[in-house]
Formats: sequence, C-alpha cells, structure tokens
Amino acid sequence: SGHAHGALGRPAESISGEVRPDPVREARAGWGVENNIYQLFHRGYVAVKGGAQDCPYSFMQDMVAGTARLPWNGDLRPENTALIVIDMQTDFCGVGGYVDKMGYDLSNTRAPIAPIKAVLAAMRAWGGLVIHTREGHRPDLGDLPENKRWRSRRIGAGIGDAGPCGRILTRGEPGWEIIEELAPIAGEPVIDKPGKGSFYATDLELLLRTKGIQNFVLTGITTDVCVHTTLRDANDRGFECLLLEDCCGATDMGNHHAAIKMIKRQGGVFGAVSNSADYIACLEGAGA
Ligand code: C5J
Repeated sequence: SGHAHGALGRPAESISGEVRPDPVREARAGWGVENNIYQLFHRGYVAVKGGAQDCPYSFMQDMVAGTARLPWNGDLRPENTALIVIDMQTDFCGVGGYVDKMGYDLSNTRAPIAPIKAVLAAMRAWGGLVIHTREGHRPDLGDLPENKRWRSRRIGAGIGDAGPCGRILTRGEPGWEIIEELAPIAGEPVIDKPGKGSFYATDLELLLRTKGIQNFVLTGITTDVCVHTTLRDANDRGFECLLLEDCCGATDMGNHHAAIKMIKRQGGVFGAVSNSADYIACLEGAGA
C-alpha cells in the first residue's frame, strides 16, 4: 500500500533500476511515415510512438491523417512560445541534495540534463522565451507550510535543515542553485516558487500573458511532481502544453511513465508529448 514504510522510514515504493528507453529512436522507428507526413504538411510538434497507442482516440490519429496538428491551431512562433525548465537544481539532481538525501537514484533525475541542454540551445537560437524555475523557501521558512516540513523530515531530508549542500531547499544555499550545465543566461526569467506548481505564489502567469505566450513547452524535474503540477495549472489557464519526455525525470520510473501517459488520455487531456530530437527538428523546420 502507499502507506507502507520500510525499516528506514522510507516509503516502500520500488525504485526501479530500469534502463531508460530511447524514446527518440523508438519514435523514429515507429512513426517514420507519420512524422514525414506531419513534417511535410504541418510544421509543428511531432507525434511520438505511444501517443496513438496510449490514447487511440486522441488527436494523434488526426495528426497522422493530416487533419489536425500541434499546437492545436498550428500557430508555432518564437513570439508565442515559451520553454520552461523546471527545478534543475542541485537539490533535485545533485550529490548531497534533497533527492539524494531521500535516498533516491540520481540517475533518473540526471537523465534529462543533456537533452535539456540541447533543447535550450535550439530554443535560444530560434528566439523563443526561456524560463527557469527554482523550488525553495525563504531562509526564515516563513513560506514553508508546517505539513510540508513535517513530511520532508519524515524521510530524512527536512526542508530548511542542514545538509551536505547547505540548508535543504532554502533560497541562497548551494543545493538550491540551478546546476551549472543548465544555468540561465542574461534576460531569461527565473521564477522562485515555494510550491510544486510554478504558478502558485509567483508572477509566471502575468509574465506569460504579458508576452503573449500561447504554447508552453515543459522540461525539468520531477515529471510526476513539479512538472505535472505546472502542466495541469498551465493547461487549465488555456496554454497549449507540450512535454518533452526525455527532458523530464522522476524519482521513480513507474511514476515517470505514468505521468506521461496521463497527459495523452482523453484526447490529450493535459496537452501533448514529444521528445528533444523531434522538437529541435521542428524548430529548425519552423524557422526555415
Ligand atoms: C519535488 C519537484 N519532487 N521539483 N519537487 O519535490 O518536483
């Protein structure tokens, strides 16, 4: 059960050592023809394998048939598209950070680093808006709900408590910083958020609306927590969401895959899913 705990007080959830699949190669093998059709006629996001399998009645089939496209209205421009890089902080993917302290396998949350780096370069060259987020709390913990603190202490990684990378998830500490490989560059907004979602208690929505953003491309960690909360909140606000699956990672691969599958049900209830290579190819095509 979800309430069972092991001897160390950690949830008895299984952390699989599953080798990360290569979604890009799979997509190319399984959807070659469709991708070609799509790229010839539409210029936009590209379907990945699993899209039609997981949600047989989704717009993925319409895309394949050439009667639908992504974004839904086909309007993909640097001026109306933002890439968000969520919580790529040492606390979530570095040695001695929060996720490491909880005892989870860092390889899952480090896997997206290289794909995100490639997408960042392409997005910057294309001219779209790039936004970064950091989860963290004020040093006086005035914005840390008691229950959040209690839960984190329960697993041996108390938010605000001292750790190898400074105080866990606390603003200004080394562990809270965005990792060097994915550091923001001048002009890219950084959103500091006290919660899992990127909209709650931040000015993210104001920023997106002011810039006229319609398409919202999600990357970062963790797929099932901060990325999903942000995705759902963005979708409810009418932003057209695309999650790049190899640019995300969770503390549990089962959760990662389930979180991706959830997006594609009900015709793409939360948006669409693609991967770094196809997205980059799409930007290169869209800019031509
Ligand atoms: C978590 C996050 N997993 N960035 N935060 O606690 O997803």
